[in-house]
Amino acid sequence: MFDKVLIANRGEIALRIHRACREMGISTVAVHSTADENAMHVRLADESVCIGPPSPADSYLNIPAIVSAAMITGADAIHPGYGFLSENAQFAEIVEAHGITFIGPSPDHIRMMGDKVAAKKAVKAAGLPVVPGSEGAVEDIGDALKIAEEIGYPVLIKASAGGGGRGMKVAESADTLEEMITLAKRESKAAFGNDEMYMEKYLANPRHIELQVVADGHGNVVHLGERDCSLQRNHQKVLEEAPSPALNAEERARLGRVGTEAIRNLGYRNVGTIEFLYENGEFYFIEMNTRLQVEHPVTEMVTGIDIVREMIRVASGAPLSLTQEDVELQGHAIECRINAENPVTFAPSPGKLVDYHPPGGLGVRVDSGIYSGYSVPPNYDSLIAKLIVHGGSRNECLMRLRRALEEFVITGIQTTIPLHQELVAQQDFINGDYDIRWLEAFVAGDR
Ligand code: MV4
Repeated sequence: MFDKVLIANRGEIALRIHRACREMGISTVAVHSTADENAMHVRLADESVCIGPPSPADSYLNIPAIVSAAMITGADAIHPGYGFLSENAQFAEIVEAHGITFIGPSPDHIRMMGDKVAAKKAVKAAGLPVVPGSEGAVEDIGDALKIAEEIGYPVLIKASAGGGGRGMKVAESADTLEEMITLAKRESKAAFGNDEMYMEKYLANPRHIELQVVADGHGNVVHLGERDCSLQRNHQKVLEEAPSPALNAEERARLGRVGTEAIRNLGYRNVGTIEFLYENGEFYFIEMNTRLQVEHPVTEMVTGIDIVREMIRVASGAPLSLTQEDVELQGHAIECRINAENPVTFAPSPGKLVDYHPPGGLGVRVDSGIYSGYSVPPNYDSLIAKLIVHGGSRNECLMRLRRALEEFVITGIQTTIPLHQELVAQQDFINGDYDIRWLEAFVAGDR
C-alpha cells in the first residue's frame, strides 16, 4: 500500500480523498493555487505545495508543477479527483513515467473512453446495448442520409471528442441533416480541434441512469447498483438518487449483470461509471466515465462501501476487498448539489461566507470544504457542498432531506439550497416521475 498520496484537486473532493487516505494510514500532500491558500483541503493535509496562480490552467491543470510537487514530497501516488486532470491520459502516462502511481485506470482505457466512437464500439463488442446509429464515425452526407433513413428521424449528431453534452445537434428530417452536420462539425472543431462525428437515434424523453462499478484488474468486477441522474440543467447534475425510482428488481439485476460482464471483457481496472439512457424498459449505453464521480456518495450510503478506499486499493495492485455477494443495497439515498449561485438565475455568487451551519443527525452527510469566514473564490466550479441523505425507504429519505435542507444555514453568499427546497416539494419529484427534460422545464416555469 502507498505511504503518501498527493491529491491533485481542491474543494470537497480533495477533502473526501484525504479522509479515505487517513483511514488507511496513508499520509497526504495537498496542492493548491494561490487562491486556495486558506482552503480546508490544505489545512487538513499533512503537507501542502503551492502550484501556481488562481487560473486552473496555471495550477490544477499544470502537469509539471503537480508532478514536481509529488517528486519533492516523495509521494508514491497521485489521486486526480474529478474534473481537472482526472481523465487526461497523457497526465496518467507522465505520472507513471516518473515512477509514481496514477490512482485511476490505464492511460489506454482513459483514451478509449474519451474517444466516444471508440468507446461505443468497444462496449458494444463487450456486450452492452447501445443506441441504434452509425457504426463508428459518419463518413459523408450520403452515408449520414442512409443511416438516418435506417434508424429513423429525429437523429442526434454527436462529436467523437465530445461528451457531457458538448457538440450535439438534432436533425428532425433529411431536409436539415446536412446543415446540422456542418454546424456540429464546426462547433466540434472549435471546441476540441477534432470534427469526427457519429450519429444516433434521438431519444426524446429518457432517464439518465448510471451504473457504478469497481474492478481490480485481476478479473474481479463488482457493481454497486445504479444512480438516477436525470435531474440536470445545462448538462450539470443538480440532484442524484440511488436506487433509481424508475427501475424494478429485474431491470436492476439485468443492468448489473451486463455492466459487470462488459467491464470484465474490457480488462478495466479502477472505479468506473457506465452511463445509460433508459427509455421504455430498455438501457442504451452512451458514455463511460473512468474517474471517481461527484455523486459517488449516494452509492456509498446505500451500500456502506467506501468507494475511494476501493479505488486506492485497486490502484496499488491489491484485489477488491469485496465480492458481488457482499454488496447489499439498503434503503435510499439522495444527494443535493449545493452551488454558490443565485437559485433563480444560476449566476455565480462567490464571496465571503458569514455563517455556516450544516445539518446533522442520523442519515445525514455533508461533504464540503467550506467554513464560517471562508471566501469562495470566483475562479472555479461553483459546487461548495453536497448534502447526502439516507433513509430506509425513499419516503423516509425525502422527509429527512426536507428537514436537513431546513437546518442548513449558509449566509453571506447565495446558494442553491432554496432551489432544492422547491424541488423536494414538487409532486413529480415526490412520485419519482421525471426524465432528463423535467428540471429544465421546471426552472423555466413559474416558481
Ligand atoms: C442523447 C440524448 C438523446 N438521444 N443521445 C447528453 C450528454 C451526453 N452524455 C449524452 N447526452 C444525451 N445523449 C441520444 N441518442 C440526450 C442527451 C441529453 C442528456 C442526457 C443525459 C442527461 C441529460 C441530458 C440532457 C440533454 C441531452
